[in-house]
Amino acid sequence: MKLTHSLRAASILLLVPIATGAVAQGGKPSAAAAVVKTGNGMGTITAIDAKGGTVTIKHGPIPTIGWPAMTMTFRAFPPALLKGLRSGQRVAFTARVKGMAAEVTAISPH
Ligand SMILES: [Cu+2]
Repeated sequence: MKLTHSLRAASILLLVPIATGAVAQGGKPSAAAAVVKTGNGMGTITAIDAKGGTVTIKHGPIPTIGWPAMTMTFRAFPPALLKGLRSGQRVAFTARVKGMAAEVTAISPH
């Protein structure tokens, strides 16, 4: 099965466990929003916007973030990470998810 979602859809999915955890722990929503998860993934670039600083990757599962395999768009942080990369390339990358934002903080051909 192929799962595809937009960044916005990913954010909505991620908000559910974060909000549930906040209630269970009696924490404040503002504290829950600061939860940061990181994970390493492998995948193939399906689209890249170097000027806009975004990259779309069809990636495999990333257990540390709780993601199944999917295709999604990340913001590159910093955007210069995308220099020299192109669509169709197989890459290894590090993803960081903080609240509503999914960023790639490292990416290299693999
Ligand atoms: Cu994903």
